[in-house]
Amino acid sequence: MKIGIVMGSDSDLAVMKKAAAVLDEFGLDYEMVIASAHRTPAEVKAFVERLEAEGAVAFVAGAGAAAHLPGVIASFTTLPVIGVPLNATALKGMDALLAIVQMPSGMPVATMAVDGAKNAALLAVQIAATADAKLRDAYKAYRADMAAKVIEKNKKLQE
Ligand code: RP5
Repeated sequence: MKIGIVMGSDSDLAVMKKAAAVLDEFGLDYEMVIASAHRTPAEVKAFVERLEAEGAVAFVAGAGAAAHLPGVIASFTTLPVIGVPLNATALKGMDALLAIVQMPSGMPVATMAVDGAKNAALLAVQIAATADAKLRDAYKAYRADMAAKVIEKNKKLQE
């Protein structure tokens, strides 16, 4: 089981590394590449087709500006695609958000918040966990740990 992480430019790497860090934390296999829907469309297609053949279960795709990458990936696969709009221009990610979220009917892309690479990876973990009980337990433990931290912070506030 594997996740494909794609970003449109090396300038997206600082944010998209956060998705890789989450997958590392859960021990979920992934491949991360720079491939652009506009500058290198053939490479995007080849990567998506290869990963699908290698047993990928989802794609995480981050792009800024006229962010067509997640939608283009969705056109090449029936696997779930999680789009991450990136803050890369004077429009601060609103351009990418609207480009990614407003997919045509019949072609869904799960759209995260601007720069939401961490949540994109967590959603990929959830998708992979539907077919992996160990991963499901690990994700439940992650949630429990998060809840415990909130409760602890409130305890301190009440002291
Ligand atoms: C998009 O354009 C990329 O995803 C990046 O966020 C943005 C700017 O790319 P560069 O000009 O920095 O390569 O395609």
